[in-house]
Amino acid sequence: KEKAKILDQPAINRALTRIAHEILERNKGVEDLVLIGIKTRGVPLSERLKEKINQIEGVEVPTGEIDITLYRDDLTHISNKEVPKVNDATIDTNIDGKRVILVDDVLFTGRTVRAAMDALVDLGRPDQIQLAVLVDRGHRELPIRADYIGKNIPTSQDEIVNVQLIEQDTHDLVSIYEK
Ligand code: 3GP
Ligand code: 5GP
Ligand code: MG
Repeated sequence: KEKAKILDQPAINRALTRIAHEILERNKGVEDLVLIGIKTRGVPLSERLKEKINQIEGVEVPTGEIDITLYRDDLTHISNKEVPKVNDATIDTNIDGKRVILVDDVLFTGRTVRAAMDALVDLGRPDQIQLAVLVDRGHRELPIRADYIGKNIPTSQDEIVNVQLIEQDTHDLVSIYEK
């Protein structure tokens, strides 16, 4: 059941424009940057950031994607928690010595990002890993934070942040649902 619309299309666009500028400011330009989207909705967000950075600096930053899915760890019965597992990574550029910026739509417990970081350090030796998210909904279970945040949305455990992006959902909208 939808409770509130949080970000409409212009608000999402402005947040991503700001994040693109923040990325360039913090990294003093585009040198050695690589954007990695976490599937599924982190991927179109990373492509939009690439496009904005290109508009500002005239440079095409390399991008890649990581597919991380959550599965129930039924084998151990130790917890009922979903465990993130890296299925696939498509990163055509060498990340050694690079500043890798992970991009995801929603940051929640931090477990997905942790799995993504594990995959990245298996793939190479990045100089830095940074994190950009459209929404931080709180409830971290690991000491992980985002460097770039579109919007902080304080949520309860049983709310869901619904992220719709034109590339997948025909329109741009962030809203809150009650489970
Ligand atoms: P997305 O990355 O394309 O947005 O995590 C897998 C998918 O499930 C995500 O796809 C996300 O949209 C959706 N999802 C919605 N609410 C939740 C939630 O509370 N937890 C998790 N893990 N995923 C959620
Ligand atoms: P985490 O691993 O931080 O708990 O969750 C992050 C991943 O789960 C993100 O990739 C995101 O897609 C998904 N996720 C967790 N909570 C939400 C939510 O409220 N809304 C959406 N859209 N995705 C969520
Ligand atoms: Mg996601």
